[in-house]
Amino acid sequence: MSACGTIRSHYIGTGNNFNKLYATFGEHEGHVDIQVTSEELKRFAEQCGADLVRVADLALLEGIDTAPPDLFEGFARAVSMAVRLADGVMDQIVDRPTPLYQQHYLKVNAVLDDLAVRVSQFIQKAGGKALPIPASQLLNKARWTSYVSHKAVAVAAGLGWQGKSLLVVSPKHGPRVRLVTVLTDLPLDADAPIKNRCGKCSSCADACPAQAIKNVNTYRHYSSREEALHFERCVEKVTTEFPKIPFIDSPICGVCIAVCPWGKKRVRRDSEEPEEL
Ligand code: B12
Ligand code: SF4
Ligand code: SF4
Repeated sequence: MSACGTIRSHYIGTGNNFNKLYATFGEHEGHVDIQVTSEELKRFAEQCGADLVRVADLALLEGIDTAPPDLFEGFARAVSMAVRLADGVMDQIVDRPTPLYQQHYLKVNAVLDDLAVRVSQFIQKAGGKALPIPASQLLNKARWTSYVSHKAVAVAAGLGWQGKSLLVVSPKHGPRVRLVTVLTDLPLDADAPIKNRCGKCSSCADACPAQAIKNVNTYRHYSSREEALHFERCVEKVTTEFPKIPFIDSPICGVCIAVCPWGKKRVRRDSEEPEEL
């Protein structure tokens, strides 16, 4: 059995880190010295089902919109995690969402939320504070926004770069990943952002059924999503047109995910190390 769900017994059972972890928490006048490392936390998250895990320095996201505005107060780091979508599901998407993708989308969101809870438990057992952000909860229906953008956190953590589709593209799985975030005050080593590698590719813009992607490349992030996307065209497709398809009842599409060459197996660069900025 994996460490996940049996956090403490696994670490004791394998002679691994939880014993060491507890041993290194020196209590001095109510203050807890925490020595859990980024590597230990990443290993735990992977055992719980994360396909990618990186740590963001929240100082890189100063000025970003959050709800509430002081969401980051008391937190210096964010754990950015991704669960990979199944190629068998994504390869069936041509110009619209499929009922199979609808179910997969819901299930992967549930896995992500579960993962965030387990990582929060790990952080709290290590004496830290954790704030798991739901995978896909819409807070402001007029502005189409949530607590914080998982994509912005993932880009700061170097989990991927923000592609022309506005999706986070990871070197290993392309945009065929869904994301979740856990804020923490643990003093974890942060990872660095990676280089944008969209280059001259325009596959997502060419395939978009709403002709919403403007084919604009950026270095780090967009000052506004309208810079890169005819936002209303995408919203109209995913909220009005596609839900008329039988069994589609979430605002999904999947075309810009499916066509990206970084997510397709034959061109996936598994061996290539992401270059830091
Ligand atoms: C609302 C929402 C939507 C809305 C609006 C989408 C949008 N572009 O904002 C609709 C319904 C249209 C939608 C569509 C889709 N979505 Co959606 N969506 C969300 C949700 C729930 C909230 C997004 C949000 O708050 N956006 C607010 C905008 C303003 O944020 P942003 O564009 O990411 O970043 C801005 C700021 O953060 C800022 N910024 C970024 N970095 C920095 C750094 C600094 C220093 C500063 C100052 C600012 C800054 O600049 C950006 C522009 O203003 C997220 C989950 C989440 N909590 O993140 C999923 C999410 C973004 N969606 C996702 C996906 C996959 C999709 C779809 C493909 C649908 C599907 N599942 O098939 C399409 C793709 C559309 C597209 N090309 O963008 C995934 C993306 C995964 C990935 N690999 O990138 C997410 C992360 C869900 C998840 N848990 O994985 N989505
Ligand atoms: S989700 Fe669909 S409609 Fe929206 S940008 Fe991607 S391909 Fe276009
Ligand atoms: S399809 Fe091409 S342009 Fe679009 S995000 Fe992927 S690599 Fe970038």
